[in-house]
Amino acid sequence: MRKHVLLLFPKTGLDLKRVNLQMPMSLMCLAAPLEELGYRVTILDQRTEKDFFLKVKNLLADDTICAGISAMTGMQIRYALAIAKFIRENSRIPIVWGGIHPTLMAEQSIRNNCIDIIVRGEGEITFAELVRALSRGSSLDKIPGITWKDGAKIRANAERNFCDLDKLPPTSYDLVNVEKYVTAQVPGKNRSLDVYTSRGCPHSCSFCFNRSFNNSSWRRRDIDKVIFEIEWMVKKFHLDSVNINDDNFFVDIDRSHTFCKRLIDKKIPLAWGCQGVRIDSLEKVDFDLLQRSGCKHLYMGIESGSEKIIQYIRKGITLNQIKNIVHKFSSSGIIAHYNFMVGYPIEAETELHETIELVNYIMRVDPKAYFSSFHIITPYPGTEFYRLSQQHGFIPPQKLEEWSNIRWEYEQVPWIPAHMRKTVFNLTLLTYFIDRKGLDKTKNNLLLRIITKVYMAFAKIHWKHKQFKFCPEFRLLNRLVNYKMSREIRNLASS
Ligand code: B12
Ligand code: SF4
Repeated sequence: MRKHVLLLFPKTGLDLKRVNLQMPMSLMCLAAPLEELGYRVTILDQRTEKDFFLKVKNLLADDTICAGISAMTGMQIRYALAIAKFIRENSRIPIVWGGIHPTLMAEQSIRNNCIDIIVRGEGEITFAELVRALSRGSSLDKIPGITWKDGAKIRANAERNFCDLDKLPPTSYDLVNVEKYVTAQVPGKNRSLDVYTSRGCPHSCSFCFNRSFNNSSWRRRDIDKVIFEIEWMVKKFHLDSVNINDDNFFVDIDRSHTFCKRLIDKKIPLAWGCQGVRIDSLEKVDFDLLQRSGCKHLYMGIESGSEKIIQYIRKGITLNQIKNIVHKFSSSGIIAHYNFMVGYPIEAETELHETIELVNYIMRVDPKAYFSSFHIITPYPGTEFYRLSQQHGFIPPQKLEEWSNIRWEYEQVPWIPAHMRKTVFNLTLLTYFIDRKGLDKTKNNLLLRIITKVYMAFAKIHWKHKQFKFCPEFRLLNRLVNYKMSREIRNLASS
């Protein structure tokens, strides 16, 4: 029997089937080189698996070399720790963590008893080398990109260079039940899955992990290889759409145009949307070509309607650029989806209202636009804002487990003045309901759809009258979400 590697994707908090469940792409990418080397790999996703812990236990067989766990900053760490503890109690295999949080907080995270080795950064090559070394019992000394426990000593090996994305084997779709992740991500479509065409981003916005995680570099995949993968996915999983999950898809405009031309030339019957888009790159983009290639939906980070704040976070765009692009979208059939954040340390009522006014402006010029629910700016590790926020009262967690308590949308953020707190927190919930995104996402869930419709009516009234301080229905919703989360946490503690 081939030797086995167990890969685990923990829950992230509120994981709603057919709403926000996306494939555990990190683990599917990691598995590919291992499968190529001849290892047997299992991926278990706690968000979708029933009897998850029982299955983990059954998979801790004698031939299992190690267990790998993925973690983002926040609630996912809590679940990841519970899984790691369970493995520790039931087996002696090494426990390896990887992903954004352990990479950016490697020194702090490795001190946890339930972690033996951390793979920093992109995992494909490093993890394959690590698994080979563990299975042969050879030294970990020379494997770049890991932080590990050498007896009582903690060792941080040298950095690993970024991978050549075109040399990586095809993503292991066969290891997950893809059907569980097919969702209505692209407006007007029902069957969508994620794909990535590049990694990283050359920009350095102060709140983003990219500068430290990707060293502000951008690495592309060959467009023909991407198109080949998409064609294969469309046929194999009967998709009508794909969602590009890149950090920044339009870094090289010619390449993006080539992507569109290939879709048109190959007559692939497909709609597509894209997560990582900068307003300034769109100035040079041929919208007509995008539309003809099936582009339906682009997510853009605007972050604030205040020029002062846009400069503060080093976003590198202007209000004029934003307004020009809004007009471009209004005369095209592509749906723009704008992301905003609130709760900046330098944000007073004036700046907050500039953001609300910008949303109103967009709604007037391009009524089909979508908006993300406003997020509170968060000091994620490895960002410039992580340092800045400490000047405004943020005390960084001292232990890995403390990072899991962070739920920014609902917590008391130290720098938001008392008189603005209610407004800011209500806005984070209320803005989920100011457009049709909730209806798209709940297409396949009748109960959630009804709740969404009711809340859309409330949100419309509050928004129209700029009444954000007193929103009892949203407080109730907040309570429900908190109740669901605390029940999850209790279940976790007793499992
Ligand atoms: C899809 C996605 C989600 C999905 C699914 C999560 C997932 N990771 O699959 C969902 C919807 C659940 C989600 C939720 C959230 N997300 Co999100 N999400 C993404 C997105 C767009 C793509 C992730 C992805 O698939 N990347 C491609 C894979 C191949 O890369 P990767 O995950 O980094 O994995 C590689 C390495 O990290 C490493 N690795 C990863 N895991 C492991 C495990 C082992 C064992 C090893 C060895 C290596 C390893 O190897 C992998 C291959 O090279 C990223 C942005 C991005 N482009 O990465 C944001 C991103 C990860 N999300 C982010 C955030 C902030 C959130 C939310 C907090 C948003 C919110 N406010 O609600 C929540 C998080 C909830 C929580 N913390 O518990 C931040 C994370 C910042 C941080 N410090 O953790 C990112 C980076 C976006 C950003 N630019 O800020 N997200
Ligand atoms: S926020 Fe977007 S543009 Fe800014 S660094 Fe991150 S990925 Fe790049």
